[in-house]
Amino acid sequence: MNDNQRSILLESSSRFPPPPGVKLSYGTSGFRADASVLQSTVFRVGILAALRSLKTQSVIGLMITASHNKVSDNGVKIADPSGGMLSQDWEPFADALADAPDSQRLLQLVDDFVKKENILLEGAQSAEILLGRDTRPSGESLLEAAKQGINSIAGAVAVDMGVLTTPQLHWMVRARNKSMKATELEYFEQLSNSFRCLIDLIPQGSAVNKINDKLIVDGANGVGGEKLELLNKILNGLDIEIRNSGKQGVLNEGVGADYVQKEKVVPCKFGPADVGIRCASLDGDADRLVYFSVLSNANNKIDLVDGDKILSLFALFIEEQLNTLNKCDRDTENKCYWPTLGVVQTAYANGASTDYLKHSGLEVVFTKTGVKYLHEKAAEYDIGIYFEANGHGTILFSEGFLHWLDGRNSELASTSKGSEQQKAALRLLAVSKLINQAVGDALSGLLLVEAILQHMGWSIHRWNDLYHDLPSRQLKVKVVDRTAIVTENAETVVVSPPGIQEAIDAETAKYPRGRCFVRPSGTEDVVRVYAEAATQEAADNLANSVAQLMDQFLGGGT
Ligand code: G16
Repeated sequence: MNDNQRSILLESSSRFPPPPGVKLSYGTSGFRADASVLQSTVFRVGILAALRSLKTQSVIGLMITASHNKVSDNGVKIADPSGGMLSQDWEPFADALADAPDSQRLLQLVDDFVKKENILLEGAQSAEILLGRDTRPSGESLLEAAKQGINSIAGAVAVDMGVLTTPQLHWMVRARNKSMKATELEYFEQLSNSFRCLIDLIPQGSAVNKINDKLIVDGANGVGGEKLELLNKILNGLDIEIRNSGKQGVLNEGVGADYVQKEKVVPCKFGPADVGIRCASLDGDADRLVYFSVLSNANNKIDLVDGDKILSLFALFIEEQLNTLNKCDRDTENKCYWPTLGVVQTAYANGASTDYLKHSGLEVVFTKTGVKYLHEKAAEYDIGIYFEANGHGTILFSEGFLHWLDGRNSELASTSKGSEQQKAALRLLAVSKLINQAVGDALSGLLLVEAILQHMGWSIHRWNDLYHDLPSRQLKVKVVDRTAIVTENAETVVVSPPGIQEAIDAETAKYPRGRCFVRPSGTEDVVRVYAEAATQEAADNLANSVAQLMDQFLGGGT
Protein backbone atom coordinates (compact mmCIF):
# COMPACT_ATOMS: atom_id res chain seq x y z
CA MET A 1 0.00 0.00 0.00
CA ASN A 2 1.52 3.35 -0.94
CA ASP A 3 1.67 6.37 1.37
CA ASN A 4 -1.13 8.18 -0.37
CA GLN A 5 -3.48 5.22 0.03
CA ARG A 6 -2.45 4.87 3.68
CA SER A 7 -3.19 8.46 4.52
CA ILE A 8 -6.56 8.36 2.71
CA LEU A 9 -7.57 5.26 4.68
CA LEU A 10 -6.34 6.70 7.98
CA GLU A 11 -8.11 10.00 7.45
CA SER A 12 -11.43 8.52 6.29
CA SER A 13 -11.58 5.79 8.93
CA SER A 14 -10.93 8.33 11.69
CA ARG A 15 -14.30 9.84 10.72
CA PHE A 16 -16.02 6.49 11.49
CA PRO A 17 -14.83 5.39 14.94
CA PRO A 18 -16.36 2.12 16.14
CA PRO A 19 -18.85 2.48 18.99
CA PRO A 20 -17.28 1.22 22.24
CA GLY A 21 -18.25 -2.23 23.44
CA VAL A 22 -20.02 -3.32 20.23
CA LYS A 23 -18.81 -6.58 18.71
CA LEU A 24 -20.55 -7.68 15.53
CA SER A 25 -20.09 -10.66 13.29
CA TYR A 26 -21.00 -11.40 9.67
CA GLY A 27 -23.89 -13.68 10.65
CA THR A 28 -26.52 -15.59 8.72
CA SER A 29 -26.86 -12.76 6.27
CA GLY A 30 -24.30 -10.01 6.87
CA PHE A 31 -23.97 -7.62 9.81
CA ARG A 32 -27.17 -6.65 11.58
CA ALA A 33 -27.74 -4.51 14.65
CA ASP A 34 -29.51 -1.42 15.89
CA ALA A 35 -28.97 1.13 13.12
CA SER A 36 -27.46 3.64 15.56
CA VAL A 37 -24.30 1.53 16.01
CA LEU A 38 -23.70 0.63 12.37
CA GLN A 39 -21.97 3.62 10.72
CA SER A 40 -18.46 2.36 11.33
CA THR A 41 -19.33 -1.24 10.33
CA VAL A 42 -20.93 -0.14 7.08
CA PHE A 43 -18.00 2.15 6.24
CA ARG A 44 -15.65 -0.80 6.73
CA VAL A 45 -17.83 -3.12 4.64
CA GLY A 46 -17.50 -0.46 1.92
CA ILE A 47 -13.73 -0.98 2.08
CA LEU A 48 -14.22 -4.75 1.94
CA ALA A 49 -16.55 -4.46 -1.07
CA ALA A 50 -13.94 -2.40 -2.95
CA LEU A 51 -11.23 -4.97 -2.15
CA ARG A 52 -13.51 -7.80 -3.23
CA SER A 53 -14.18 -6.06 -6.53
CA LEU A 54 -10.45 -5.47 -7.07
CA LYS A 55 -9.66 -9.07 -6.21
CA THR A 56 -12.32 -10.59 -8.49
CA GLN A 57 -12.09 -7.87 -11.16
CA SER A 58 -15.88 -7.96 -11.21
CA VAL A 59 -18.83 -5.88 -10.15
CA ILE A 60 -19.78 -6.40 -6.48
CA GLY A 61 -23.02 -5.49 -4.66
CA LEU A 62 -23.51 -3.90 -1.26
CA MET A 63 -27.00 -3.91 0.21
CA ILE A 64 -28.15 -1.93 3.24
CA THR A 65 -31.00 -3.92 4.79
CA ALA A 66 -32.04 -5.78 7.90
CA SER A 67 -34.77 -7.61 5.99
CA HIS A 68 -37.27 -9.12 8.45
CA ASN A 69 -35.81 -7.37 11.56
CA LYS A 70 -37.57 -4.47 13.24
CA VAL A 71 -37.45 -1.05 11.62
CA SER A 72 -34.89 0.40 14.06
CA ASP A 73 -32.36 -2.28 13.05
CA ASN A 74 -30.37 -2.18 9.88
CA GLY A 75 -27.64 -4.21 8.28
CA VAL A 76 -25.19 -4.60 5.45
CA LYS A 77 -24.28 -7.49 3.21
CA ILE A 78 -22.22 -8.14 0.11
CA ALA A 79 -23.27 -9.74 -3.16
CA ASP A 80 -20.45 -11.61 -4.88
CA PRO A 81 -19.82 -11.51 -8.67
CA SER A 82 -22.21 -14.44 -9.23
CA GLY A 83 -24.93 -12.42 -7.51
CA GLY A 84 -24.80 -14.87 -4.59
CA MET A 85 -23.67 -14.22 -1.03
CA LEU A 86 -20.13 -13.14 -0.14
CA SER A 87 -17.68 -16.04 -0.33
CA GLN A 88 -17.48 -17.55 3.17
CA ASP A 89 -13.64 -17.39 2.93
CA TRP A 90 -13.88 -13.64 3.34
CA GLU A 91 -16.17 -13.65 6.37
CA PRO A 92 -13.33 -13.82 8.95
CA PHE A 93 -11.77 -10.73 7.32
CA ALA A 94 -15.17 -9.00 7.47
CA ASP A 95 -15.39 -9.81 11.19
CA ALA A 96 -11.85 -8.63 11.89
CA LEU A 97 -12.37 -5.42 9.94
CA ALA A 98 -15.63 -4.64 11.73
CA ASP A 99 -14.04 -5.22 15.13
CA ALA A 100 -10.77 -3.30 14.58
CA PRO A 101 -10.61 -0.94 17.58
CA ASP A 102 -8.97 2.01 15.78
CA SER A 103 -7.74 3.33 12.42
CA GLN A 104 -4.17 2.04 12.87
CA ARG A 105 -5.36 -1.51 13.45
CA LEU A 106 -7.74 -1.19 10.51
CA LEU A 107 -4.87 -0.07 8.28
CA GLN A 108 -2.75 -2.98 9.44
CA LEU A 109 -5.55 -5.47 8.70
CA VAL A 110 -6.10 -4.09 5.21
CA ASP A 111 -2.37 -4.08 4.53
CA ASP A 112 -1.93 -7.70 5.62
CA PHE A 113 -5.02 -8.84 3.75
CA VAL A 114 -4.16 -7.23 0.41
CA LYS A 115 -0.71 -8.83 0.61
CA LYS A 116 -2.17 -12.24 1.42
CA GLU A 117 -4.76 -11.99 -1.36
CA ASN A 118 -2.38 -10.36 -3.86
CA ILE A 119 -4.68 -7.42 -4.41
CA LEU A 120 -3.17 -4.51 -6.34
CA LEU A 121 -4.01 -1.32 -4.51
CA GLU A 122 -2.17 1.27 -6.52
CA GLY A 123 -5.10 2.37 -8.64
CA ALA A 124 -3.98 0.43 -11.72
CA GLN A 125 -7.12 -1.69 -11.48
CA SER A 126 -10.66 -0.41 -11.16
CA ALA A 127 -13.45 -1.60 -8.93
CA GLU A 128 -17.20 -1.08 -9.22
CA ILE A 129 -19.71 -1.59 -6.45
CA LEU A 130 -23.49 -1.38 -6.93
CA LEU A 131 -25.25 -0.05 -3.83
CA GLY A 132 -28.84 -0.63 -2.83
CA ARG A 133 -30.93 -0.04 0.26
CA ASP A 134 -34.37 -0.93 1.53
CA THR A 135 -36.88 1.63 2.84
CA ARG A 136 -35.55 1.91 6.42
CA PRO A 137 -35.14 5.54 7.52
CA SER A 138 -31.53 4.87 8.54
CA GLY A 139 -30.67 3.56 5.06
CA GLU A 140 -29.67 6.81 3.44
CA SER A 141 -26.98 7.80 5.94
CA LEU A 142 -25.64 4.25 6.13
CA LEU A 143 -25.39 4.17 2.36
CA GLU A 144 -23.35 7.37 2.57
CA ALA A 145 -20.99 5.65 5.03
CA ALA A 146 -20.62 2.73 2.59
CA LYS A 147 -19.77 5.16 -0.23
CA GLN A 148 -17.06 6.75 1.87
CA GLY A 149 -15.58 3.35 2.63
CA ILE A 150 -15.56 2.49 -1.07
CA ASN A 151 -14.12 5.88 -2.04
CA SER A 152 -11.23 5.42 0.36
CA ILE A 153 -9.81 2.69 -1.87
CA ALA A 154 -8.07 4.05 -4.98
CA GLY A 155 -9.84 3.15 -8.22
CA ALA A 156 -13.08 2.06 -6.59
CA VAL A 157 -16.37 3.53 -7.79
CA ALA A 158 -19.70 3.33 -5.96
CA VAL A 159 -22.85 3.32 -8.08
CA ASP A 160 -25.99 4.14 -6.10
CA MET A 161 -28.89 2.08 -7.49
CA GLY A 162 -31.35 3.61 -5.02
CA VAL A 163 -34.10 1.85 -3.09
CA LEU A 164 -34.31 -1.80 -4.20
CA THR A 165 -35.41 -5.17 -2.97
CA THR A 166 -32.41 -7.25 -1.88
CA PRO A 167 -32.97 -9.77 -4.71
CA GLN A 168 -33.05 -6.96 -7.28
CA LEU A 169 -29.57 -5.88 -6.24
CA HIS A 170 -28.28 -9.48 -6.38
CA TRP A 171 -29.90 -9.89 -9.82
CA MET A 172 -28.27 -6.69 -11.08
CA VAL A 173 -24.80 -7.74 -9.90
CA ARG A 174 -25.17 -11.08 -11.65
CA ALA A 175 -26.49 -9.45 -14.82
CA ARG A 176 -23.67 -6.87 -14.94
CA ASN A 177 -21.06 -9.59 -14.62
CA LYS A 178 -22.67 -11.43 -17.52
CA SER A 179 -22.42 -8.25 -19.59
CA MET A 180 -26.19 -7.87 -19.58
CA LYS A 181 -28.09 -4.68 -18.97
CA ALA A 182 -28.94 -4.45 -15.32
CA THR A 183 -31.47 -1.73 -14.65
CA GLU A 184 -34.72 -2.16 -12.75
CA LEU A 185 -36.60 -1.95 -16.04
CA GLU A 186 -34.66 -4.93 -17.44
CA TYR A 187 -35.36 -6.87 -14.25
CA PHE A 188 -39.08 -6.18 -14.56
CA GLU A 189 -39.09 -6.99 -18.26
CA GLN A 190 -37.33 -10.32 -17.76
CA LEU A 191 -39.83 -11.30 -15.07
CA SER A 192 -42.91 -10.21 -16.98
CA ASN A 193 -41.78 -11.73 -20.30
CA SER A 194 -40.96 -15.13 -18.82
CA PHE A 195 -44.17 -15.09 -16.77
CA ARG A 196 -46.15 -14.30 -19.93
CA CYS A 197 -44.39 -17.15 -21.70
CA LEU A 198 -45.47 -19.61 -18.98
CA ILE A 199 -49.05 -18.33 -19.11
CA ASP A 200 -49.16 -18.66 -22.90
CA LEU A 201 -48.02 -22.29 -22.54
CA ILE A 202 -50.82 -23.29 -20.16
CA PRO A 203 -52.57 -26.36 -21.56
CA GLN A 204 -55.95 -25.62 -23.08
CA GLY A 205 -58.76 -26.60 -20.73
CA SER A 206 -56.77 -26.35 -17.50
CA ALA A 207 -59.47 -26.45 -14.81
CA VAL A 208 -58.79 -22.99 -13.44
CA ASN A 209 -57.35 -21.21 -16.44
CA LYS A 210 -58.35 -17.77 -15.32
CA ILE A 211 -55.82 -15.03 -15.09
CA ASN A 212 -58.19 -12.72 -13.27
CA ASP A 213 -58.46 -14.79 -10.10
CA LYS A 214 -57.62 -12.25 -7.38
CA LEU A 215 -54.45 -12.36 -5.28
CA ILE A 216 -53.97 -10.08 -2.27
CA VAL A 217 -50.36 -9.33 -1.31
CA ASP A 218 -49.11 -8.05 2.06
CA GLY A 219 -46.03 -5.92 1.30
CA ALA A 220 -44.73 -5.86 4.94
CA ASN A 221 -44.77 -2.03 4.72
CA GLY A 222 -41.46 -2.38 2.92
CA VAL A 223 -39.88 -2.05 -0.48
CA GLY A 224 -41.56 -5.17 -1.92
CA GLY A 225 -45.07 -3.72 -2.12
CA GLU A 226 -43.76 -0.61 -3.86
CA LYS A 227 -41.87 -2.65 -6.44
CA LEU A 228 -44.73 -5.07 -6.98
CA GLU A 229 -46.97 -2.10 -7.80
CA LEU A 230 -44.51 -1.12 -10.56
CA LEU A 231 -44.13 -4.68 -11.84
CA ASN A 232 -47.89 -5.18 -11.81
CA LYS A 233 -48.31 -2.31 -14.27
CA ILE A 234 -46.43 -4.21 -16.98
CA LEU A 235 -47.71 -7.68 -16.08
CA ASN A 236 -51.00 -7.01 -17.76
CA GLY A 237 -53.58 -9.48 -16.61
CA LEU A 238 -52.81 -10.67 -13.07
CA ASP A 239 -55.36 -9.26 -10.64
CA ILE A 240 -53.16 -8.26 -7.67
CA GLU A 241 -54.29 -6.09 -4.79
CA ILE A 242 -51.40 -4.82 -2.67
CA ARG A 243 -51.83 -3.96 1.00
CA ASN A 244 -49.25 -2.74 3.51
CA SER A 245 -47.24 -1.20 0.71
CA GLY A 246 -45.46 1.12 3.12
CA LYS A 247 -47.41 4.32 2.65
CA GLN A 248 -48.67 3.99 6.23
CA GLY A 249 -47.75 1.51 8.91
CA VAL A 250 -44.44 0.35 10.32
CA LEU A 251 -42.06 -1.97 8.47
CA ASN A 252 -42.47 -5.62 9.58
CA GLU A 253 -44.73 -4.67 12.52
CA GLY A 254 -47.69 -7.02 12.58
CA VAL A 255 -47.15 -7.59 8.86
CA GLY A 256 -44.86 -9.45 6.51
CA ALA A 257 -43.75 -12.99 5.78
CA ASP A 258 -41.80 -13.48 9.02
CA TYR A 259 -44.76 -12.44 11.17
CA VAL A 260 -47.28 -14.48 9.20
CA GLN A 261 -45.12 -17.59 9.13
CA LYS A 262 -44.10 -17.49 12.81
CA GLU A 263 -47.37 -16.32 14.37
CA LYS A 264 -49.71 -18.04 11.91
CA VAL A 265 -52.22 -15.17 12.09
CA VAL A 266 -53.46 -12.62 9.54
CA PRO A 267 -51.27 -9.55 9.02
CA CYS A 268 -52.70 -6.04 9.66
CA LYS A 269 -55.31 -4.91 7.14
CA PHE A 270 -56.46 -8.49 6.50
CA GLY A 271 -59.57 -9.95 8.06
CA PRO A 272 -62.84 -11.85 7.71
CA ALA A 273 -63.71 -10.17 4.39
CA ASP A 274 -60.73 -12.00 2.85
CA VAL A 275 -61.84 -15.53 3.75
CA GLY A 276 -61.27 -17.90 0.84
CA ILE A 277 -59.11 -15.48 -1.19
CA ARG A 278 -55.53 -16.40 -2.10
CA CYS A 279 -53.15 -14.16 -0.12
CA ALA A 280 -49.37 -13.80 -0.04
CA SER A 281 -46.93 -12.05 2.26
CA LEU A 282 -43.48 -10.63 1.43
CA ASP A 283 -40.87 -9.72 4.03
CA GLY A 284 -39.26 -6.30 4.58
CA ASP A 285 -36.80 -6.51 1.66
CA ALA A 286 -38.83 -8.96 -0.45
CA ASP A 287 -36.51 -11.93 -0.35
CA ARG A 288 -39.09 -14.14 1.35
CA LEU A 289 -42.55 -15.23 0.28
CA VAL A 290 -45.30 -17.19 1.98
CA TYR A 291 -48.93 -17.71 0.98
CA PHE A 292 -51.95 -18.02 3.25
CA SER A 293 -55.71 -18.07 3.30
CA VAL A 294 -57.81 -16.53 6.06
CA LEU A 295 -59.84 -19.10 7.96
CA SER A 296 -63.52 -18.40 8.56
CA ASN A 297 -64.71 -17.91 12.16
CA ALA A 298 -61.25 -18.57 13.49
CA ASN A 299 -60.15 -15.41 15.20
CA ASN A 300 -57.53 -14.17 12.75
CA LYS A 301 -56.08 -17.65 12.20
CA ILE A 302 -54.78 -18.64 8.79
CA ASP A 303 -53.96 -21.67 6.74
CA LEU A 304 -50.26 -21.09 6.13
CA VAL A 305 -48.69 -22.17 2.84
CA ASP A 306 -45.02 -21.81 3.69
CA GLY A 307 -41.68 -22.14 1.91
CA ASP A 308 -41.84 -25.94 2.16
CA LYS A 309 -45.07 -25.98 0.16
CA ILE A 310 -43.72 -23.50 -2.38
CA LEU A 311 -40.75 -25.84 -2.78
CA SER A 312 -43.10 -28.83 -3.21
CA LEU A 313 -45.13 -27.00 -5.86
CA PHE A 314 -42.01 -26.03 -7.77
CA ALA A 315 -40.56 -29.54 -7.54
CA LEU A 316 -43.79 -31.10 -8.86
CA PHE A 317 -43.89 -28.73 -11.80
CA ILE A 318 -40.23 -29.22 -12.70
CA GLU A 319 -40.59 -33.00 -12.52
CA GLU A 320 -43.69 -32.89 -14.69
CA GLN A 321 -41.83 -30.90 -17.35
CA LEU A 322 -38.81 -33.21 -17.23
CA ASN A 323 -41.05 -36.27 -17.60
CA THR A 324 -42.82 -34.72 -20.60
CA LEU A 325 -39.58 -33.61 -22.19
CA ASN A 326 -38.08 -37.06 -21.85
CA LYS A 327 -41.14 -38.97 -23.02
CA CYS A 328 -39.11 -40.29 -25.91
CA ASP A 329 -40.32 -42.08 -28.97
CA ARG A 330 -37.93 -44.50 -30.64
CA ASP A 331 -36.33 -41.83 -32.82
CA THR A 332 -35.45 -39.55 -29.97
CA GLU A 333 -34.55 -42.08 -27.28
CA ASN A 334 -30.91 -41.08 -27.37
CA LYS A 335 -31.94 -37.47 -26.82
CA CYS A 336 -33.20 -38.17 -23.30
CA TYR A 337 -31.24 -36.45 -20.58
CA TRP A 338 -32.09 -36.76 -16.94
CA PRO A 339 -30.54 -33.86 -15.09
CA THR A 340 -29.60 -34.36 -11.48
CA LEU A 341 -32.42 -32.87 -9.41
CA GLY A 342 -31.98 -32.11 -5.72
CA VAL A 343 -34.04 -30.46 -3.04
CA VAL A 344 -32.39 -28.59 -0.16
CA GLN A 345 -34.07 -27.87 3.19
CA THR A 346 -33.08 -26.92 6.73
CA ALA A 347 -34.08 -28.37 10.09
CA TYR A 348 -37.01 -25.92 10.15
CA ALA A 349 -38.64 -27.79 7.25
CA ASN A 350 -41.83 -29.36 8.48
CA GLY A 351 -41.35 -33.14 8.85
CA ALA A 352 -44.46 -33.73 6.72
CA SER A 353 -42.90 -31.79 3.84
CA THR A 354 -39.72 -33.87 3.92
CA ASP A 355 -41.76 -37.09 3.98
CA TYR A 356 -43.83 -35.84 1.05
CA LEU A 357 -40.79 -34.90 -1.03
CA LYS A 358 -39.02 -38.17 -0.32
CA HIS A 359 -42.14 -40.19 -1.15
CA SER A 360 -42.29 -38.27 -4.43
CA GLY A 361 -38.91 -39.78 -5.22
CA LEU A 362 -36.88 -36.62 -4.75
CA GLU A 363 -33.42 -36.44 -3.25
CA VAL A 364 -33.65 -34.25 -0.14
CA VAL A 365 -30.57 -32.87 1.62
CA PHE A 366 -30.22 -30.62 4.65
CA THR A 367 -27.95 -27.70 5.47
CA LYS A 368 -27.60 -25.18 8.25
CA THR A 369 -29.94 -22.18 8.26
CA GLY A 370 -28.86 -19.41 5.93
CA VAL A 371 -29.34 -18.97 2.24
CA LYS A 372 -25.58 -19.04 1.72
CA TYR A 373 -25.52 -22.70 2.78
CA LEU A 374 -28.65 -23.81 0.92
CA HIS A 375 -27.63 -22.02 -2.27
CA GLU A 376 -24.18 -23.61 -2.27
CA LYS A 377 -25.68 -27.08 -1.89
CA ALA A 378 -28.37 -26.54 -4.53
CA ALA A 379 -25.72 -25.40 -7.01
CA GLU A 380 -24.27 -28.95 -6.93
CA TYR A 381 -27.22 -30.22 -9.02
CA ASP A 382 -28.29 -29.59 -12.63
CA ILE A 383 -31.52 -28.37 -11.08
CA GLY A 384 -31.34 -27.53 -7.38
CA ILE A 385 -34.43 -26.34 -5.57
CA TYR A 386 -33.91 -24.83 -2.15
CA PHE A 387 -36.31 -23.29 0.31
CA GLU A 388 -36.34 -22.43 3.96
CA ALA A 389 -39.72 -22.87 5.64
CA ASN A 390 -39.69 -19.08 6.18
CA GLY A 391 -40.15 -18.58 2.44
CA HIS A 392 -36.62 -17.87 1.29
CA GLY A 393 -35.59 -19.91 -1.71
CA THR A 394 -35.23 -20.34 -5.44
CA ILE A 395 -34.46 -22.85 -8.20
CA LEU A 396 -30.95 -23.01 -9.64
CA PHE A 397 -30.22 -24.33 -13.13
CA SER A 398 -26.69 -25.34 -14.10
CA GLU A 399 -25.15 -23.70 -17.17
CA GLY A 400 -24.56 -27.18 -18.63
CA PHE A 401 -28.20 -28.19 -18.33
CA LEU A 402 -29.43 -24.88 -19.75
CA HIS A 403 -27.07 -25.26 -22.69
CA TRP A 404 -28.45 -28.74 -23.38
CA LEU A 405 -32.03 -27.52 -22.95
CA ASP A 406 -31.52 -24.65 -25.40
CA GLY A 407 -30.15 -27.05 -27.99
CA ARG A 408 -32.94 -29.56 -27.42
CA ASN A 409 -35.54 -26.84 -27.76
CA SER A 410 -34.07 -25.67 -31.09
CA GLU A 411 -34.07 -29.25 -32.34
CA LEU A 412 -37.68 -29.82 -31.28
CA ALA A 413 -38.66 -26.50 -32.85
CA SER A 414 -37.51 -27.82 -36.21
CA THR A 415 -38.74 -31.43 -35.87
CA SER A 416 -41.92 -31.11 -33.81
CA LYS A 417 -42.75 -27.48 -33.22
CA GLY A 418 -45.59 -26.99 -30.78
CA SER A 419 -45.35 -30.59 -29.46
CA GLU A 420 -45.83 -31.31 -25.76
CA GLN A 421 -42.11 -32.04 -25.58
CA GLN A 422 -41.18 -28.68 -27.00
CA LYS A 423 -43.62 -26.92 -24.70
CA ALA A 424 -42.00 -28.62 -21.72
CA ALA A 425 -38.58 -27.39 -22.89
CA LEU A 426 -39.93 -23.88 -23.33
CA ARG A 427 -41.50 -23.95 -19.87
CA LEU A 428 -38.23 -24.98 -18.24
CA LEU A 429 -36.37 -22.26 -20.11
CA ALA A 430 -38.98 -19.71 -19.01
CA VAL A 431 -38.69 -20.84 -15.37
CA SER A 432 -34.90 -20.40 -15.52
CA LYS A 433 -35.42 -16.78 -16.62
CA LEU A 434 -38.28 -16.00 -14.27
CA ILE A 435 -36.83 -17.39 -11.07
CA ASN A 436 -33.90 -15.41 -9.68
CA GLN A 437 -30.65 -17.35 -10.23
CA ALA A 438 -28.75 -15.23 -7.72
CA VAL A 439 -30.86 -15.52 -4.58
CA GLY A 440 -34.38 -16.17 -3.25
CA ASP A 441 -36.72 -13.50 -4.60
CA ALA A 442 -40.29 -12.99 -3.40
CA LEU A 443 -41.42 -11.19 -6.56
CA SER A 444 -40.15 -13.75 -9.03
CA GLY A 445 -41.24 -16.59 -6.71
CA LEU A 446 -44.73 -15.14 -6.56
CA LEU A 447 -45.01 -15.00 -10.34
CA LEU A 448 -43.84 -18.59 -10.64
CA VAL A 449 -46.37 -19.77 -8.03
CA GLU A 450 -49.13 -17.91 -9.88
CA ALA A 451 -48.13 -19.39 -13.23
CA ILE A 452 -47.93 -22.94 -11.85
CA LEU A 453 -51.27 -22.71 -10.04
CA GLN A 454 -52.87 -21.63 -13.30
CA HIS A 455 -51.05 -24.37 -15.20
CA MET A 456 -52.26 -27.01 -12.74
CA GLY A 457 -55.71 -25.47 -12.47
CA TRP A 458 -55.28 -25.44 -8.70
CA SER A 459 -56.75 -23.22 -6.01
CA ILE A 460 -54.64 -22.34 -2.95
CA HIS A 461 -56.65 -24.97 -1.04
CA ARG A 462 -55.83 -27.72 -3.52
CA TRP A 463 -52.17 -26.71 -3.28
CA ASN A 464 -52.27 -26.67 0.50
CA ASP A 465 -53.73 -30.19 0.49
CA LEU A 466 -50.54 -31.65 -1.05
CA TYR A 467 -49.76 -32.78 2.49
CA HIS A 468 -50.72 -31.71 5.99
CA ASP A 469 -48.13 -30.00 8.14
CA LEU A 470 -47.28 -31.45 11.51
CA PRO A 471 -48.20 -28.88 14.18
CA SER A 472 -45.18 -26.78 15.06
CA ARG A 473 -44.14 -23.84 17.20
CA GLN A 474 -41.20 -21.50 16.99
CA LEU A 475 -40.09 -19.30 19.90
CA LYS A 476 -37.39 -16.71 20.50
CA VAL A 477 -35.58 -16.76 23.84
CA LYS A 478 -33.40 -13.93 25.13
CA VAL A 479 -30.31 -15.28 26.89
CA VAL A 480 -27.15 -13.73 28.30
CA ASP A 481 -24.92 -14.96 25.47
CA ARG A 482 -26.50 -16.82 22.58
CA THR A 483 -23.12 -17.62 21.05
CA ALA A 484 -22.56 -20.07 23.94
CA ILE A 485 -24.67 -22.53 21.93
CA VAL A 486 -22.71 -24.59 19.45
CA THR A 487 -24.55 -26.96 17.12
CA GLU A 488 -23.78 -29.77 14.69
CA ASN A 489 -25.59 -31.95 12.13
CA ALA A 490 -27.32 -29.13 10.26
CA GLU A 491 -28.08 -27.49 13.62
CA THR A 492 -30.10 -30.42 14.96
CA VAL A 493 -27.73 -31.26 17.83
CA VAL A 494 -26.27 -28.97 20.52
CA VAL A 495 -22.70 -29.98 21.32
CA SER A 496 -22.01 -27.21 23.79
CA PRO A 497 -22.70 -26.27 26.58
CA PRO A 498 -22.75 -29.87 27.84
CA GLY A 499 -26.04 -31.32 29.06
CA ILE A 500 -28.40 -29.19 26.96
CA GLN A 501 -28.94 -31.76 24.21
CA GLU A 502 -29.66 -34.53 26.72
CA ALA A 503 -32.22 -32.30 28.42
CA ILE A 504 -33.88 -31.45 25.06
CA ASP A 505 -33.95 -35.15 24.13
CA ALA A 506 -35.61 -36.05 27.43
CA GLU A 507 -38.34 -33.44 26.87
CA THR A 508 -38.87 -34.41 23.24
CA ALA A 509 -39.28 -38.08 24.13
CA LYS A 510 -42.44 -37.21 26.07
CA TYR A 511 -44.32 -36.24 22.89
CA PRO A 512 -45.53 -38.50 20.07
CA ARG A 513 -43.87 -37.41 16.79
CA GLY A 514 -41.89 -34.91 18.84
CA ARG A 515 -38.92 -33.14 17.25
CA CYS A 516 -37.15 -30.15 18.70
CA PHE A 517 -33.95 -28.19 18.17
CA VAL A 518 -32.41 -24.91 19.30
CA ARG A 519 -29.90 -22.62 17.60
CA PRO A 520 -28.52 -19.12 18.04
CA SER A 521 -30.02 -16.70 15.52
CA GLY A 522 -27.58 -15.12 13.11
CA THR A 523 -29.72 -12.03 12.62
CA GLU A 524 -31.23 -11.27 16.06
CA ASP A 525 -29.90 -11.45 19.59
CA VAL A 526 -31.99 -14.51 20.51
CA VAL A 527 -31.90 -18.28 20.66
CA ARG A 528 -34.53 -19.84 18.38
CA VAL A 529 -36.49 -22.87 19.58
CA TYR A 530 -38.35 -25.04 17.06
CA ALA A 531 -40.72 -27.83 18.13
CA GLU A 532 -42.94 -30.18 16.20
CA ALA A 533 -45.37 -32.78 17.57
CA ALA A 534 -48.57 -34.67 16.82
CA THR A 535 -50.87 -31.93 18.16
CA GLN A 536 -50.60 -28.14 18.37
CA GLU A 537 -50.89 -28.26 22.14
CA ALA A 538 -48.04 -30.74 22.34
CA ALA A 539 -45.84 -28.67 19.97
CA ASP A 540 -46.54 -25.56 22.09
CA ASN A 541 -45.77 -27.39 25.33
CA LEU A 542 -42.57 -28.88 23.97
CA ALA A 543 -41.39 -25.48 22.69
CA ASN A 544 -42.23 -23.80 25.99
CA SER A 545 -40.46 -26.36 28.12
CA VAL A 546 -37.34 -26.25 25.93
CA ALA A 547 -37.44 -22.44 26.10
CA GLN A 548 -37.35 -22.78 29.89
CA LEU A 549 -34.36 -25.09 29.59
CA MET A 550 -32.57 -22.33 27.67
CA ASP A 551 -33.24 -19.99 30.56
CA GLN A 552 -31.88 -22.52 33.05
CA PHE A 553 -28.76 -23.38 31.09
CA LEU A 554 -27.89 -19.96 29.64
CA GLY A 555 -29.49 -17.42 31.95
CA GLY A 556 -32.30 -15.13 30.78
CA GLY A 557 -31.17 -12.03 28.88
CA THR A 558 -32.83 -8.64 28.66
C1 G16 B 1 -31.97 -14.22 6.80
C2 G16 B 1 -31.33 -15.32 6.01
C3 G16 B 1 -32.17 -16.56 6.06
C4 G16 B 1 -32.45 -16.95 7.50
C5 G16 B 1 -33.02 -15.76 8.27
C6 G16 B 1 -33.12 -16.03 9.75
O1 G16 B 1 -33.21 -13.91 6.23
O2 G16 B 1 -31.18 -14.89 4.67
O3 G16 B 1 -31.47 -17.59 5.41
O4 G16 B 1 -33.36 -17.99 7.56
O5 G16 B 1 -32.17 -14.64 8.12
O6 G16 B 1 -31.85 -16.34 10.21
P1 G16 B 1 -31.54 -16.55 11.75
O7 G16 B 1 -32.49 -17.62 12.21
O8 G16 B 1 -30.11 -16.97 11.80
O9 G16 B 1 -31.84 -15.25 12.45
P2 G16 B 1 -33.65 -12.41 5.99
O10 G16 B 1 -34.94 -12.51 5.26
O11 G16 B 1 -33.76 -11.77 7.34
O12 G16 B 1 -32.52 -11.85 5.17
